[in-house]
Amino acid sequence: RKDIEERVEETYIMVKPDGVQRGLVGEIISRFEKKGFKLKGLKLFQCSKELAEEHYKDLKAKSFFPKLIDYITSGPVVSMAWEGVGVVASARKLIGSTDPLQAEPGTIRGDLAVQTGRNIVHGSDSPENGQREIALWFKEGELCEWTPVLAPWLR
Ligand code: 3AN
Repeated sequence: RKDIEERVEETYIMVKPDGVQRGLVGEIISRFEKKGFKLKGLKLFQCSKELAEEHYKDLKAKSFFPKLIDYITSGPVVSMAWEGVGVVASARKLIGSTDPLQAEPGTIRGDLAVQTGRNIVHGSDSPENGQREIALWFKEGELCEWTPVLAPWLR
């Protein structure tokens, strides 16, 4: 078992336009906060078509790609960088399956969504993509390094 420090990762979490429009931003942020992960970056952001295409470049060949780009650029998203031990896989568990009807109750999609094309939240699928996506969505100076003073034991 690796030392805890070595297992600290970062992930890119995004409340998609439907999540913003449905007023679910606070609810979604709250789930990651309560779990004990550390927020390093947060902004409301209207993304360009170019950025959306770069973010989802691995899905370019899919039939739903044009609709996916329209969806993600249809209104502001909330971009977040979260840090923690095992945060990439854990965040995906908190989010639930891509198809919200398959997502377990208790997960964000399982509790709050119905359609794959409106599944309210994104989470990076690997630590490498976490790094790639944070670098893509945030500029230098938009991320904060900080130590939780009151509860260092949360780590
Ligand atoms: P996840 O977001 O759970 O990692 P991916 O990476 O397979 O899932 O898909 C990225 C996004 O593409 C999904 N969040 C969803 O918005 C959209 N998507 C995936 N599969 C479909 C589909 N069959 N029809 C429409 N949209 C889809």
